[in-house]
Order: sequence, then structure tokens, then C-alpha cells
Amino acid sequence: MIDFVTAGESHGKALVTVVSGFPSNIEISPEYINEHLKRRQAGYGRGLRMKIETDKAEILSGIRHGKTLGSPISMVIWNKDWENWTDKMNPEPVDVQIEKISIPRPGHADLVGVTKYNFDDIRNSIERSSARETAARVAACSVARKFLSEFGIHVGSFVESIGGIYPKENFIDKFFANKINSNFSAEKLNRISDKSPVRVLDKEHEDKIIRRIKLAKKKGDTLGGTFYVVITGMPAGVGSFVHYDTRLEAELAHSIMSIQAVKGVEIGRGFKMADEYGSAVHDEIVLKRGKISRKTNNAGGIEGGISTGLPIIIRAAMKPIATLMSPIGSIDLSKMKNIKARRERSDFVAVPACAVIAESMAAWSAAKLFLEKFGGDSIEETRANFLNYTGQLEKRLKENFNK
Ligand code: EPS
Repeated sequence: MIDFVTAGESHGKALVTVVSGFPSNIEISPEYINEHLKRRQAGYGRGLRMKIETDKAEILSGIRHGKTLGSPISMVIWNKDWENWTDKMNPEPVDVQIEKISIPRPGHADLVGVTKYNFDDIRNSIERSSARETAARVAACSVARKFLSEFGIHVGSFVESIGGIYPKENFIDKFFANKINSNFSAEKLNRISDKSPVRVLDKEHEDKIIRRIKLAKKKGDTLGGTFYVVITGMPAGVGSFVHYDTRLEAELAHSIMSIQAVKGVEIGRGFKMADEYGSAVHDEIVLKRGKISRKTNNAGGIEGGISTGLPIIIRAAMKPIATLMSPIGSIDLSKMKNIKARRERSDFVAVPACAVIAESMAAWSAAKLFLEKFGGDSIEETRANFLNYTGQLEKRLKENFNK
């Protein structure tokens, strides 16, 4: 069973993660992890913090000469901004007076945090609820991503909309129509979307979105959006219907929903399916050149909590960033009076980054259930189990039904 924890405050010394449960002999380098950390930092609409930080993972344990040992992998990402926060965020008491924050931002964890943890300073809520924590998640999930790639399983994403601006033609429809070549790698999506500052797939759409973000910035406002994560190469049979917590859909939804500011998750055509006749949405089973396949992929690659072998398609919605430069109403907890909310240095839009984080979390969930199926203490053992199960599916089923 794989597991990871993260620790670290947004303006603390560092972010830390410990990853456990992966087999030995997975090849992984700091460059690989750092490439995904860099992707997480990008995107038009990020705040000034991203100019300060160049996130890099320092590996402390669990990897020797570029290969996993099977032991816990620990990593640290140093916060460059820490040097500007040594008093405010010192783990030890300090002599200087630190101004307390008493005005919560609606939509942020500020108020619920002080309510729940009985804090006397909103700073204590801000720091750990911050999406800065996702840098550690991306580092941790890079191990899962690399592991999956060894089996030809790839994870990619693109932004579908920001501020309600959708593309004229949605590339994802090709996936739902099962018109995508069976050896298409989701990495190709990243190769296109990573070139766009808003991670969309066409220039006209990009221009419209950038205009919308500029307008929001001018107004001191923020935007949210929607994005797709696609997993290709997953064989049929990962996840299970025998327990609620082994269902692949449930596992993925939990992972994606756990990302800061995500308010909605769909698998396949999700909510749209609810409006249609069954005959219009269920994916007809067909034989294509002797192989079991589907006419369409509206289910998004999962039926009964188990992967079908088609691309896994996840859509998520991120709400607009809560910190507003033209703030809305709040209260001052120290005076118990109505007042406008506080400003804090922040991003205006973080949907492109959120999609990269969602890729990472999706890779984690996919690797978790993949390993539960195929197991192994070394990647060689996992591979042997994998190869023994995949291939010859049609022959195996036909033989079973003729016994
Ligand atoms: C950050 C995410 C956002 C940024 C943060 C860095 O965090 P939050 O969820 O708290 O808004 O705004 O940067 C700062 C807190 C800052 O000082 O600018 C990230 O993804 O690294």
C-alpha cells in the first residue's frame, strides 16, 4: 500500500514529503521531479511569489544511484521566501511584535481555521491551508507518475475554460467518441498545453482567456475554471467493485477533490449523462479486429469502479482564488464589526497549475490501485505480474466460457 504525507507552511522554511510503499528499482532522478515542479509553477495569472521561488526537490532518502530502494523516500523543497519571514514564521518564540491578522477572506480557510483550531491569529490558518503545499504533493506524486510510465501509462491535462470561456471545439469530445488512436499517449496533451501560458489547446481560445484574465486583474478580481486530466495506457481491471474504497472512480474523485479550491469532479461525461437516455450514453461493446473495445467512451474509462482499458477521463472545476485586490465584505474578529476583507499577496488565476497538480494526484491514485492489483517488492516482480495478466484477454475469456 503506497502512502505519502506532506509537511510545511507556505512561508515556513521548507516543504517536506515522505513517500512509502513503492517497489525497488524504479529509475527516478531529481531532474524528472523538478520538471513537474516547474510545470506547477507556470501559468499566466500567477502572483509575485512564483518569481521568488524556483521549486527544486532535494532527495534525502529512499533512492540510491538513481533507483528506488523500496524504503521511504523523503524529499525537501526549500522555500526561498523564508528569509523574508524568519520572524513571522519562526518555530520558536520571537522578541519582536508580530501583527495579528483578524479579518478573514471569504472563500479561504481563514475563518473556519481559526474557528476549529481556536487560533488567535488568522496567519495560522493561512499558512497550512495554502496551495503552496501542492509543491510537495507534485514531488511525491512524481514517483507514482514515473512508476506508471514504466508500464506505458501516462497522465496529461489541459485547461478547458477560465472565467467561463470555453473553446469552440472541445478536444475531449474525440475521447468520448473513442476516436483517439489506441496508442495515443496523454503526455502528448502536455506537450501541446504546456506551450500555452493558460494550458489550452488552441491559440484563439488562449487569446480570449488572456483578455479575460487581464480584465479580471484590472478590476482587482480573480477567476476559476475547468480542466481535464486524461490517463492513457491503463489496462482493464484496475480498481474494484468489492469495496467502496477500492473503486477507481471514488479513489480519483477523492484525490482531485482534495486539491485546494477544487469544487467539482466528474468522471467521463459525468453530469451530462444524467440528462440522456441510457441508450445514448452507455458505451456499446464491440469487437475491433478480434479485440474487445467500445464504440464510445462516455464512461471515461471506468465501469463498476474498474478500469475498462480505455483512456480515463477526469474533469474538475476550480473556484476563483479567494484573495481579492478589490475585497468583498467580511468582519474584523478583534472588533466584531463589518469591514471589507483583507488583501494578501496571491495569484489571480491558478487553473493551469491546478491541472498539473490534478495530473499528479490522479497518477497517485492510479498507481495506488495498480499496485494493489499487481503488487511486487521490485519493479521486475510488478512487471512479471503485469505481463502475466495483460494480453491474451479475448483468448482467456473465450476459454473460460467454453469450459
Ligand atoms: C502558491 C500558491 C498560493 C500562492 C502562494 C504560493 O497560495 P495560497 O493558496 O495561499 O493563495 O499565493 O504564494 C504566497 C502565499 C505568497 O506569498 O505569494 C504556490 O502554489 O506555491
